[in-house]
Amino acid sequence: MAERSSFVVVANRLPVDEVTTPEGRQWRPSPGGLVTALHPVLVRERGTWIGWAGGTGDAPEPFELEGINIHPVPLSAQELERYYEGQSNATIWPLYHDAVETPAYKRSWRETYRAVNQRFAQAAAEVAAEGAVVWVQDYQLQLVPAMLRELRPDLKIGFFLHIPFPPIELFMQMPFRTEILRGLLGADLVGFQQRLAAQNFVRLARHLLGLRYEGQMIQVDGRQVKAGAFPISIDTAQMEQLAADPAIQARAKEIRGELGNPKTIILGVDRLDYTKGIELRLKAFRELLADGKLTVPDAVMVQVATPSRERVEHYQALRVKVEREVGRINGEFGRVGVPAVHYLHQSYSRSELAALYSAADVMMVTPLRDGMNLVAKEYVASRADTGGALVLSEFAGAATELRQAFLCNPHDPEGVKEVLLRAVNIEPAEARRRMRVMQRHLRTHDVDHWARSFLNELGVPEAA
Ligand code: ADQ
Repeated sequence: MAERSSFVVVANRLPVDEVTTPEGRQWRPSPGGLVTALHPVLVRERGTWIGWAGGTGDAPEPFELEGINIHPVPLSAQELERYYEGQSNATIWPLYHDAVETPAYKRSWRETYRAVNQRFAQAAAEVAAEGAVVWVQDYQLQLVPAMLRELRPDLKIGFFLHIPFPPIELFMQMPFRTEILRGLLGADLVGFQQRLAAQNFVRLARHLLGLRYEGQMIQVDGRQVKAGAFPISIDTAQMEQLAADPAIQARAKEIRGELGNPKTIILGVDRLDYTKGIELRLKAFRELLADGKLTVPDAVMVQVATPSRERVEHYQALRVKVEREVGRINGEFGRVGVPAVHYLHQSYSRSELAALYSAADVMMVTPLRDGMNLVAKEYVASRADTGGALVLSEFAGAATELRQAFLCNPHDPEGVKEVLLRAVNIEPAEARRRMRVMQRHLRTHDVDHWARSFLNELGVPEAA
């Protein structure tokens, strides 16, 4: 058996992708904020990352990649459908995002969610050394903390939820609500993006289980469970550096040229998800064109929408709606060779995204609800001293920190239009001033700060 680890991360996905090279199939690290932040701790502690490798059927054998032990957990095709697409993404995801789409509830999904969570907990119990720290990530694995505590009471267990945690009235819809709550309470520290989410959680513990709490410390079965807010962030220095790269700047210029050198480029970058408010943003743009407040080709919009969860029904419906709206806008306001909206249903490289951020005068981040939203932070970090304006929904976690953005209520179309126009017409000096304040904040509150704060609170000494 492989050496056991004193630091273990448990997440739905492993931070690796399988790629085909001339030498055959190989694993390559997949870039992401989480792995960037945790890499130093993982290497120092000879840590292990437990997760699904993608693909169904047998999992690959554990292996080491760039100093991290990778421990794949298998999922069958049916488990993928029930645990991941069903319970995680058609029940929990919409419910935790204010039920902006109706959550679907199915018994078979819950049973599979339970079985898969047990498998992840078992894997963690096997690889964790005596007294190890185990950090469980996100909504797909909410039962793991309690299951793991049952198997290994010696461990120190942390849990972080990347998405919002709903108020009691909404959470109460969940058929196995007590089990989920008990699952989370198996951790020593439960982290959220927002203070309000942590409050929802402690209140729920009292409401559902009659547990006492003081501040954010809950008393459970003679133990103490702490809830807290740890707003996640980006690798700010890396984003700044990337955006400042002359090749990226040249590409940004080229993009502006390809778009016909308009006065204003309005950009949206999201996973194609109904929580992100893509339709309402398109609609605001269309109405401003119809009102004559904006005109093509002076203003163009670029919407990059990464394909996401394509087998889940809500997502298929959303794609149709977004593409119909794009077609409508271009039909009414475009000309041959001059579309009003450039819509790209594609995944982009980090450098192409950085070039797009650099090229955009106005960035629209308008989710109906979002745990944090890293795109907003990436845009700010990539602007250097060139200004640019961020239109940001009050319902994104990022709005708590990025107060100099143009904040809007995505449920109020007139409000969104008004704020978008103000952002388009901002004085350059004022734009730079606002950006600088937000950039300063992100330099001290980066993803490394996030991971350290959480691990410190969990009592991991080296994290300080
Ligand atoms: P997501 O819902 O995926 O994350 P977000 O925080 O915006 O949302 O992160 C998206 C990431 O994907 C960003 O780093 C962005 O650059 C990248 N991305 C988006 N579109 C892309 C494209 N077309 N090509 C390539 N990359 C693209 C969840 C929660 C969020 C929370 C994060 C982290 O829903 O609220 O901020 O986790 O905790």
